Amino acid sequence: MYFKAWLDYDGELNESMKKYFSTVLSNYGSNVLSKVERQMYLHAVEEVKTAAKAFIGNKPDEYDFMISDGNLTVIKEQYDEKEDGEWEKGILLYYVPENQMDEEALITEGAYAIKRYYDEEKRLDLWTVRANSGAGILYGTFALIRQAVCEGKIADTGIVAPFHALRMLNHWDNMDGTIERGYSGNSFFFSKNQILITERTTFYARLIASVGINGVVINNVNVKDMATRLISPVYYAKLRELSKIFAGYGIKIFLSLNFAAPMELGGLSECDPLSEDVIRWWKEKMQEVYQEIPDFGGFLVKADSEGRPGPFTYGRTHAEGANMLAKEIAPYGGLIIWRCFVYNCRQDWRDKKTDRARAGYDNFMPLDGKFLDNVILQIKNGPMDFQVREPVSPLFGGLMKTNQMLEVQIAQEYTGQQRHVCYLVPMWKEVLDFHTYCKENEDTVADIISGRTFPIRNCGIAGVSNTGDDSNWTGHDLAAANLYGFGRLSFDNHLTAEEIAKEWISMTFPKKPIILSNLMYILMNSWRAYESYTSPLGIGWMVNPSYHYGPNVDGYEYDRWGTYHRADCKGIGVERSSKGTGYTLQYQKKNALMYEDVSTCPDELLLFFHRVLYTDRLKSGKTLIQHIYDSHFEGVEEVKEFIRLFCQLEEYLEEAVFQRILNRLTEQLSSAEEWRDVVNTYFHRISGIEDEKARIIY
Ligand code: GCV
Repeated sequence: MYFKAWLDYDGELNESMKKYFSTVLSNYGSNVLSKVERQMYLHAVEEVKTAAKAFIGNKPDEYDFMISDGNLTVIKEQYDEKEDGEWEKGILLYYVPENQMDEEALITEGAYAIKRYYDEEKRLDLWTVRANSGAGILYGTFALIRQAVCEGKIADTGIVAPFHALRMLNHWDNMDGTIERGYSGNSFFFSKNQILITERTTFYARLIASVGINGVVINNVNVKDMATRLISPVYYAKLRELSKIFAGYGIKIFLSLNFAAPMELGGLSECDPLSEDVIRWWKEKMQEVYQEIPDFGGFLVKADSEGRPGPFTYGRTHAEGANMLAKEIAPYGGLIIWRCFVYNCRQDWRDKKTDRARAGYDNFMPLDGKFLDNVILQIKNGPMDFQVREPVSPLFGGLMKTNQMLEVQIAQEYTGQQRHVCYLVPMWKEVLDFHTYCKENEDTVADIISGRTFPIRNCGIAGVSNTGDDSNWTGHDLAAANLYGFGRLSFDNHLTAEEIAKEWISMTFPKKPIILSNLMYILMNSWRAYESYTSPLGIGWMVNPSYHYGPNVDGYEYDRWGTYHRADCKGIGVERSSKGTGYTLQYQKKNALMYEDVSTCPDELLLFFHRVLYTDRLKSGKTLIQHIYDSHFEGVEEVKEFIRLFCQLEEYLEEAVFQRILNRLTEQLSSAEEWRDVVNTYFHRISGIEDEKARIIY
């Protein structure tokens, strides 16, 4: 059992608007369409029918049409001209053939335009979706329905083209059905080493296509055991079937790859990327994979990180490793997406010069310009690991000759594990809008990963998915806003976090002003609240090692080697300026100077960049210790406010939905109280400084 998430189409249309959904006109009969394009087109037509069912309770009439010399002819035998001033209304999905294009921009894969069409003589009044690709027709149709649901009306859009070329979800699903950092049940891709293909698979493809996703990596980047065998005859038939389902929604399937596959699968004695045997093995493997799965997108690779094999073992660079694979996959148009999450997890953290934050840049910056064109470096948003607040990775703005993708985590590993509400779109917006100063103009992260800054074609954005087989897909009902938001933002970078939240609420819940305003408050304040009661001012971590939920101030993954925060009785923070680890120097000058100096370093990142005394004052005028106390108290109060506002919605929401969300919020409150008490007590004891407000600190 699963819910339809935001595809319920529970919209209230007035009678005049409803009439548009009584007819759908399509031209997929024309022979310009390839099989897969037609499939996408058909899915778009289906979508109009589904919406019509929801809006008017009926299936729409369906007709073909022709356009020649700008004149539209509806092809239907039983077409009755409407009488006496009555107009025929409908939705027209128009695949514009190249020779009839008057808008160049429509050529961009996935671009569409929604426009009204009138014909006085024929008394036609249509809303048209125009596109030059099946994906464009599909995206335009979803957009048109979204307008109808959210606004109760449809409007011209002009040409809308996807902002990012690759808009991918990364699943960290294991073949036994578990999900690494999964908080929404088990995998719906795998169970007991088998690939699952069910009704849910198709629905998922439709769900993510509706927000513009065009690539999915189905298995965990930590490729072990049977997952290595995904590229073997055991799984090809299922993968082919899966890739066809997704292709019909404009989505390519990718796999995570085990760099040691030549050994573990092929029986070779090594996986040195320069070994002839290894190269031959991959050549044959790529050929086999594409013979079996022609629509296949390529591979995502985690190498030389957290125990995964990679080229370092053989003294080779990441470029040598990635290029070897890229060369062999290139004849088939495939991509190698190589992750930059590479660091030595066994570093001795007690050495003051050691800094995990430096690792990505130190490893990859010297390789700028050395990767083949079908390699993309996938870079986590921050230099550490998806903490509630991190600066943007300095690789963005550093790398100038390399294809790049941003990786964010939709799954809330460090942000409340989908038990806490934490709407992450505002965080991603900050990352995307960050000026790297690598150029005078068009220097933001969004500019870089969309190919606007440097002429890169293979680029985009990836999100670690937060879905599982829970009936509501994301465990916490409100966590679906993150999945929705990730897709919408990757398609349209200009949307604000507020606009996305508003859309998602309107698409998901009954249309009542109080639902909109209260949920907006909760979502828009949730990231800040989570940050307030957990780890302050960019220090990060302080969670229980390994499962990363709940407070543990000294908790460090690789515990023998110190803490991340380096707190003592005087102060806290890691000095990452040139006086410390020198991390600040990895940024372009303007940012380096800003972070280098305590007085210009933004407060929310102060402890990330500097070691600060408890008695030092922040820009707010508060001492550091007082800020820690206050923010932890305030964070808890904010969660109480969320609960108060949410309870006002009881009479308008389905009971089960209300109860599910309330249960999560209740757990969030007790967890927030625990965070507050554990963190405040720790700093109270270690600093010996009293709270100015004399509150009880346990
Ligand atoms: C998939 C963090 C997570 C790991 C994850 C890793 C990665 O360390 O805790 O579970 O592994 O990031 O992004 O590869």
